[in-house]
Amino acid sequence: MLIKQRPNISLFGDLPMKSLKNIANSFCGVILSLTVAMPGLAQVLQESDYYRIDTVPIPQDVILEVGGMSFTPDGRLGVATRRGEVWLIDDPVMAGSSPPHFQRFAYGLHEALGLAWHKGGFYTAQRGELTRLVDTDGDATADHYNTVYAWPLEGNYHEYSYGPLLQEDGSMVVALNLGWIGYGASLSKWRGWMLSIDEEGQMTPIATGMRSPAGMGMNVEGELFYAENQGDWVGSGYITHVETGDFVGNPAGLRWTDEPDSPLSLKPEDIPDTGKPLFEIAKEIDALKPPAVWFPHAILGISTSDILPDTTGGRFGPFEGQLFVGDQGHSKIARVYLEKVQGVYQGAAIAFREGFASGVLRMAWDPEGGMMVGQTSRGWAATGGRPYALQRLVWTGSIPFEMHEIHIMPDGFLITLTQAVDEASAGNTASYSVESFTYKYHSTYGSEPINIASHTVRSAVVSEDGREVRLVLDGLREGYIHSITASGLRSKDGHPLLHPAAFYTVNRTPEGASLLTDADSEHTAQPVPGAQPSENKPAVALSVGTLPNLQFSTNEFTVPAGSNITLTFNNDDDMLHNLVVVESAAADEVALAAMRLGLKGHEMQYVPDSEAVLAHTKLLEPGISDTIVFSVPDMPGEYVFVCTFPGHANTMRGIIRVVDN
Ligand SMILES: [Cu+2]
Repeated sequence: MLIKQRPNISLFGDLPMKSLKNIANSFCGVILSLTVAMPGLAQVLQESDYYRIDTVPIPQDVILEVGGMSFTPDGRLGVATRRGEVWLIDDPVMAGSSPPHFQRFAYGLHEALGLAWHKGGFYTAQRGELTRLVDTDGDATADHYNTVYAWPLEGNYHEYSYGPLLQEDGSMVVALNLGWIGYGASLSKWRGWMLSIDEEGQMTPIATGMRSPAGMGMNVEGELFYAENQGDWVGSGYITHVETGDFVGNPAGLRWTDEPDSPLSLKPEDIPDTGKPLFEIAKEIDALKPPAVWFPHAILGISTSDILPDTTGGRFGPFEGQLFVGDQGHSKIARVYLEKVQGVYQGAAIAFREGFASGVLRMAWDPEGGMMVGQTSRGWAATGGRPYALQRLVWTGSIPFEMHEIHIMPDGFLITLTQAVDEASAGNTASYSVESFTYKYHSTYGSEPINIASHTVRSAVVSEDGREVRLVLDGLREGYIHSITASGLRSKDGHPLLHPAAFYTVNRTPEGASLLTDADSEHTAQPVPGAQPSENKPAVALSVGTLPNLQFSTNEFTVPAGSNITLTFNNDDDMLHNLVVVESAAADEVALAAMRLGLKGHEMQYVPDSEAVLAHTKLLEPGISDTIVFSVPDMPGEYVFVCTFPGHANTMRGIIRVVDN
């Protein structure tokens, strides 16, 4: 029996979809208020119109607390359960007229939290070992349970073991949870580690720093990622690209780095417990690998689980090559667009589909290009309310209006869309808001978002085909999560984004030319056609840092008269600084006025209200950068850039020389 979700019930009764769209068009721009007044229309824009959840019926006597899932080559779904069984399910996609058939393949395992089919058998991680299960006589029941590799257990309830994730060379990766004794602790060898085990049972430790590594996956380039859960040393959930020798955050596993096989030598006491952002500490500790993509806690879920790349060749919709990441506690799935910048992975996480019956722990592609979603909640409460479930997520064939990819640019982001945009809304900077924030890296459990800053959207440039928008921002912050909310953006036929917010983790900002706009332009300024600098003025990108003893890293810039300047100031010092561009004769006067601001100084970024100030950055904390955009006059002359933080102006100053072209 196939239990499907109820079809959408519309207040418009049997009105054909086309008529609904016409109604939507006639109210273009006020869709949101329309949906409040007429709930029937709101259903046109729901996730379920694009991705349908079908429920696989489970026999009453099967307790399918899903721990792992893997298809066999003949299209049967293997499901390992937390109860220690492995079930083989015939026709899980429910193509036939009778309900899927369940056959118990194995039993008596210790909390199996992963499953992989390889060379004629299943591999599963039990708490204490990687096990191979083989059916030798073809009766769909395992006859041999072989230990491939066993690791010690202390017995703590929190010593979950996940995997295996099959690698191209046939080796298998498992990840071992820390125990929990009021804090994460590695009570037995290799807890908090990721291990690689080959078919002969040869084990190689790969990396440590794992706290609760509930999911692993490869991206389409074949690189390994794991999903982490908020806790001690983990401010919020994330996925991290894992390579041999990495330390990914929680220091407990570092107690085993004296072992002869350890690929790193860092010790737990090497990790400062300061509450500074992880990205900052990583600058001092080579092995510490920051997350590729953060999942803001309680916004994109509360407990990241499995990682599944879209390898369906388009059968699952328009997100080929992207990653899906499950969330156990919120019973939902997010989508991740990854890119590599200067050799480092980063990218954006966006909500994708919620409303599953229980906590989403495992995902697997079925032979038809649907996604099997394995779920469990026992002991790990989840929305959805069911203790366990197996559901199938299917693309309906309609393309949702979504941010498709988000690429970082030297001065902001390039957003591609799944549908062409309405140009007026897309070119209006007021359609967007951007904030950045990060989390504390410390032994305390979790973190509130810290160092929250908002970024002015200077310009929104729409491509000719309406499928790309380039946002030019007032600076990006390396190491920070940038929330990009496009609430005002509309598709050509008037729909808002299905999910208006994306969260882009910036690990690296690319070099390159900035797309410039007039600093004084109004928010309603026209987009710059063809992505060229405005008014054919020369574009100049400048960057300056700090040196010890109160100095800028550069004392002089020469720029052509009349040019548009994008100046990035990186405060790589250990104290507060700003950068203020002033008419050269007024530099001392402005610095003095800044000093006299007294208690109001910090709030005013130590920038006095003066006509001599041409442009200025924010007052920057250590490790923060800011980018400002301004024009210089058509006449040759000189400007001074100066830090107006009290006491810095005498040494922290330089010249911007404006010369004839
Ligand atoms: Cu300064």
